Amino acid sequence: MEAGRIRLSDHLSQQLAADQSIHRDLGRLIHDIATAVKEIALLTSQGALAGVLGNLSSQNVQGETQKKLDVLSDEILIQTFRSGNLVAGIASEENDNFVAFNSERAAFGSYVVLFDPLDGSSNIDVNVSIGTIFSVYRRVSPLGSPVTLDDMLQPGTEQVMAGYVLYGSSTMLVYSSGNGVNGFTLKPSTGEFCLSHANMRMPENGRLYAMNEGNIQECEQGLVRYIQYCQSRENQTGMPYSGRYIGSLVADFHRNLIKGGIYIYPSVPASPEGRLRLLYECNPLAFIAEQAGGLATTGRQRILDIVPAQLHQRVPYYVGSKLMVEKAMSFLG
Ligand code: AFP
Repeated sequence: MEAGRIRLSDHLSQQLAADQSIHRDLGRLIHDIATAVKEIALLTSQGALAGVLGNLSSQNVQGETQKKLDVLSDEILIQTFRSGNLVAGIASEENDNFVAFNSERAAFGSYVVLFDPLDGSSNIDVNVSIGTIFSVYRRVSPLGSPVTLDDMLQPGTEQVMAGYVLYGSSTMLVYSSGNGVNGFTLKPSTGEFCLSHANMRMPENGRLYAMNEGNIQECEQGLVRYIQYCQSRENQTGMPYSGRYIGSLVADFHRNLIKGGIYIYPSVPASPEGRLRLLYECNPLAFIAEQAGGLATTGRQRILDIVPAQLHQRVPYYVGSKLMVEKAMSFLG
């Protein structure tokens, strides 16, 4: 069918009818997420006119200055999940601790959602693509009780749904509930997400690499040699790869998902565990990558297998086309 004819709601009904294993509530949840991110997309598109650019005086738990739009997006998502009664609690990059919703109905919610409300904050004020990343788990604590830290600290293999929204030249919602990856573009004329990228597959190989190369002299030697390999004619293309780094993980990831490529945020002396957060950034995108045929590792270990020890844990991250990630890992030893 022609791209754009199938609305997210139609797609969800079709998926639920075709696959009885998908729980109906997940359909409602992605619908709630779609509603919330439309509000964030609107604020993002209005930029300075909505008065949402710039910093707040506050910092998040990681000591990073918070942007107004970061905090607003966080509030919009929390409010959506709190009122939807499907989610019993959340954890987000912007909050020190997880939030257990305390209404009686919420305590019977089956899910927890972990998210980065606005990834790529440094790009907010300069009109460059940013995104929202989310991850959904079935809670492990008993229904009817408040959620606990154990609900949040599940390995990525336990995700039942994950995805991201890219606020770029168009707004796109890309998600998977474990049965492939589909992408929807927001149609400004109707305000509806319409299927534009059905059954997305990440090319097995590519010629794009994304890394903050300002850090290269401080990286381990294996990575330095891999980047030299990318820049040489020794790779499968016989030409240097192209370096592309937006500095918003979600945008770099999306480009690589479509065109093929690798994104790397390694361990560096300033951030020995890497910069990216396992629960809010790495796990959801690893889930999407694997569902689309790609790979996500720390350089040595599969991301989805990591059992988290803390909410704001960071890990080194190598994600993208399968053969490129495998090649990078072969240099690390
Ligand atoms: P925020 O979500 O705090 O904006 O972090 C952005 C990010 O995690 C990721 O989106 C970027 O790729 C990366 O950090 C940029 O880090 P550098 O500025 O160190 O390259």
